[in-house]
Amino acid sequence: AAGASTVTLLDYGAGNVRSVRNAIRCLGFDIKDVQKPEDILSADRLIFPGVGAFAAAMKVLNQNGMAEALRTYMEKDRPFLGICLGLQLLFDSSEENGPVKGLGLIPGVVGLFDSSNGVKVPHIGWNAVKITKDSQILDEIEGRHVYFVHSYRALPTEANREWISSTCNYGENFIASIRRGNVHAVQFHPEKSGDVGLSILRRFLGSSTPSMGKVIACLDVRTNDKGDLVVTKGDQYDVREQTPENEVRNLGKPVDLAGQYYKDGADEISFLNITGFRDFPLGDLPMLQVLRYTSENVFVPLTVGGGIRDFTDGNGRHYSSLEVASEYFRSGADKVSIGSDAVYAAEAYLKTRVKTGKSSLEQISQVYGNQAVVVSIDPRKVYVKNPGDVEFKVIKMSTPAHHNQVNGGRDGRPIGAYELAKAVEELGAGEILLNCIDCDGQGKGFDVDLVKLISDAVAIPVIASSGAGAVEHFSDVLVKTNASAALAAGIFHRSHSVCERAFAKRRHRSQNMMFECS
Ligand code: 1PR
Repeated sequence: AAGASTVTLLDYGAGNVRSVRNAIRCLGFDIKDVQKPEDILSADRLIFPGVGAFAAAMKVLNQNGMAEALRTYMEKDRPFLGICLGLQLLFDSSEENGPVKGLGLIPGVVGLFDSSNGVKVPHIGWNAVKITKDSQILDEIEGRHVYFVHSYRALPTEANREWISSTCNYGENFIASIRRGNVHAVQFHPEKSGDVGLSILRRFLGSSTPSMGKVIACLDVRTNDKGDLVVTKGDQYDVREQTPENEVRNLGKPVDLAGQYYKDGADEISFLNITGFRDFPLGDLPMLQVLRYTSENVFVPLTVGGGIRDFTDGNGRHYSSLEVASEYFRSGADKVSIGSDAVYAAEAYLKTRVKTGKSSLEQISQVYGNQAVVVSIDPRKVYVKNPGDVEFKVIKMSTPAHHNQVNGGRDGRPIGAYELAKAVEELGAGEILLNCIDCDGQGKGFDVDLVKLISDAVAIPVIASSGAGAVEHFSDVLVKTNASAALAAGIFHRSHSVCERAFAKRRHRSQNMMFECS
């Protein structure tokens, strides 16, 4: 079967469907062409941009068994979008070169526009449609104009009333769109109807609007060799400059930068303390101060990670991870992000399948609620020859690989990213921050295969992280996967104008529809 980011296209070869193809690609989807009836039956979502004449189209569909497959597909209420003739073919019959029998799904006869009403035929032009019921894909277009080009039309009748989702007037009222369950069809051309049309296609494609996903600015923070807490950024997790001094890369002050990203429009801010107080979290007063100061002026959710685990200080006093988390919450954090400790908990859980309730993850989640607990996963690709060679979930990429967890970004652990994600979800994680060591700091885009694997596997929100290098990378990962948010670091540190563009998409998402496709 085609993947979740693939659209199956029924192009029976009667005309130009290039614009439909371009629109689908522009929205970030791949196209799989129907070659045989089975391709229809196995489609995740099917678009049928009918072009040409009714009789000729039905002849082709009947000859190669496609008509039967189409009927079965729609009877099973599978996602379908017919365009223009793709709507008309769903009716009982058409008068075009006929009468000719159609697919017979919707009662009614498709007939020629009545020019005695004083209208020119064919109907070519932009018209507003009147929504008559919840159409799912046409919401918000009432009163907006869409592009029509056709001589034949189906008329609303008592028999087909339940199918009609919108009508249009051109000398007479005709059916502009139908919907029943997941079966949609439109008489107009969404692929030629500007941003209104693209938003219709996007809704059908089930892609939550890319900019609906949150964009999160991440600040990796650590103490440098002089003892200052600075924002740094690694290259595949290596944060030291490639200079003889080999210093920790210093990109600025955490509170200032967080404030800046908030002003620019970031949906959330994450601080990851990547080494600073790993061995003595509550001793790191500067980090707690950073949270206190930041939360005075930043009014979006703040997440803090790094070093959340039980520990015993130099005087032998034991601190539970819950105390560490509580201190973070008191200082202004809304969520804590757990790395290594969640890996140990998941490993133990996978061995015994017993939830002890004692891990940091479980305890914090029980006290503060799972919405306050993020688990940070740091996978690194491991290439395998045969999927059977390893006990972990393997995905086929351009080159095959499975993703192994690297603990807190440091030591490799014998657990796959997929297995880890499933386990921490069961243990009470409310969100997964999915990094990718191979992509970190590379600016070549998110690891879409990895993000898809994990975001399809769990029911909790997944934050895609690592690799953003252009504004388009955000919409790319959000359209092609089930990720709820995209997080980045380097791209924001490098260019202020990028921040404005990336975050502005959130603020003006409808106006940015065309921009995203350019
Ligand atoms: O194990 O609970 O103490 O948590 C340690 C935390 O520190 C984990 O969340 C782990 O991801 C993080 N971490 C550890 N070492 C590093 C490092 O960089 N050397 N940084 C590190 C993680 C990775 C991302 C980064 C994205 C986006 N940072 O969060 O911000 O990859 O980067 P990009 O947009 O520039 O590509 P524990």
